[in-house]
Amino acid sequence: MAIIYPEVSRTFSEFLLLPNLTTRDCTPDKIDLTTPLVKFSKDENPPMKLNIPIVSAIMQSVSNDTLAIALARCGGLSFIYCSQPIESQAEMVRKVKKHKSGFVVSDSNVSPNQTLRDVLAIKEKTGHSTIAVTDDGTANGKLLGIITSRDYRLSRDPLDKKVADFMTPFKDLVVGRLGITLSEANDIIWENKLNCLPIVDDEQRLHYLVFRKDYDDHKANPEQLMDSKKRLMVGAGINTWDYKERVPELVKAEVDVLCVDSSDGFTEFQRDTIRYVKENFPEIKIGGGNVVDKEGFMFLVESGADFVKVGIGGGSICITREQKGIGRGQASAVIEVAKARDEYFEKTGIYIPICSDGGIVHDYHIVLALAMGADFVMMGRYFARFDESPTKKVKRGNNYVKEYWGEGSNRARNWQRYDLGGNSNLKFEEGVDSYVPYAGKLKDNLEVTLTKIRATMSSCGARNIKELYQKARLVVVSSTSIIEGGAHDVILKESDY
Ligand code: CPR
Repeated sequence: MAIIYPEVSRTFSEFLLLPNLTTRDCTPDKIDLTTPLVKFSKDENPPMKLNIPIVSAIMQSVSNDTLAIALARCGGLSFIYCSQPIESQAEMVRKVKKHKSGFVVSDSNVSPNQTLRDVLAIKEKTGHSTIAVTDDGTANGKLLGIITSRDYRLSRDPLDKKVADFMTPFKDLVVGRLGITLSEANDIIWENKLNCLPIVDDEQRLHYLVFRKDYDDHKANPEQLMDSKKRLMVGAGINTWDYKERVPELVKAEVDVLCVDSSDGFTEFQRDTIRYVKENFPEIKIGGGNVVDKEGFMFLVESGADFVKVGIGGGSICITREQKGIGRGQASAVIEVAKARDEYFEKTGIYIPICSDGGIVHDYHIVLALAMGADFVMMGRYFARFDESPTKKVKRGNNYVKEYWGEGSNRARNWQRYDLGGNSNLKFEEGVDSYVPYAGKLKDNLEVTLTKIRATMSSCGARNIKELYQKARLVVVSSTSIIEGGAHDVILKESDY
């Protein structure tokens, strides 16, 4: 007979934290958010840590190289999506590893034959007002000029005016030579009162732009997540069918850590994938998932996983539970797996970090996930809202939104359908294609989130995540107390009534 568990499957919104004594040494500015990323034994330091307990989801609509750079600069980590050809995924990894803080590869480029209309369209799309003019309109073409908003007047210039007729031409630009340091670039910027310094090689090919504001930005990012060679760190997702071709290319691109991307990780396919990586690339760390209970966790640990991802069906775009009837409330899943992790540590002295993946709606959910035992959280919807995510920004009514679609939606799986020559076994979708409200820059939003996390931890009297595990007191809330928790029985000034 089937086993029927008596416990109710619960999710984050059903819990709140009770405050503990906040001591003077536990104010938000003193809270340490570092956390282990991969397995370690009790007498060693974790070989890889995150500076903030946040990673971005292995999704086409979330984790590309641009988002990975922005997140690593804030102390977190992205896993570049694997639902794309191997070479393009490896190229994204390479771009993050080659990223030099302050040296930006231009994403807003035109050729001299394009028009003011094209310039405005690019500006609208990227949000950047410095446009590079290159012979072939690419980021690495021969630099012919630069356009900023000082080069045209919308009230007077016709939209079909040619770029060549209003750009600031190369001969009038101050440029830096490829190879100069950020500090040298900055001296040039200050001496010449520039906003932007293009960096070119001996053939006048454009490589980077250095912006005055980025230098300050660099100083303002003390938590950047770096490898031992002072390069930003990046992860990559892999699947359970082309890993023998994909992993070697990602390793060549110098990826820092891998994670198998699957909605259900309790499978022999996943075990074989992890074992392959461990046998062929013993120095590479790899996470597995997703699981929702002790059995699934132990299976992945015994398969060799360096961390385990928890959660089935909690993602905002996810319809796995509706489609397959498989899943578990995210809170219940994290609580059980964290307990299994602690028992395993007690028994073996080996600590396997766990990641709570999906279903984070409010910032305080992150602290709940941590309090329940997660070492870090993975988020998709949260990051899809930002400028740096790979998706289109669209105007709907008076507001901007960004596209966000699930990895198990037809849209995400299409690449593979083409790749396999139309031989797809797609019969039903596990996710939807949607919009999320546009929210601006990753850094600005993440700063607010981290401030809130620190404030909540301060109220819990926890100076770090380990203390949060020991001290947090959680209560289950009733549906009426959830109503009490929002603004109620007042007429909000900004609402129509
Ligand atoms: P949110 O942060 O948007 O709630 O959840 C993101 C997580 O949702 C991803 O990290 C992944 O585990 C999961 N996910 C992504 N696409 C999915 C589809 Cl199509 N179906 C089920 N889960 C999905």
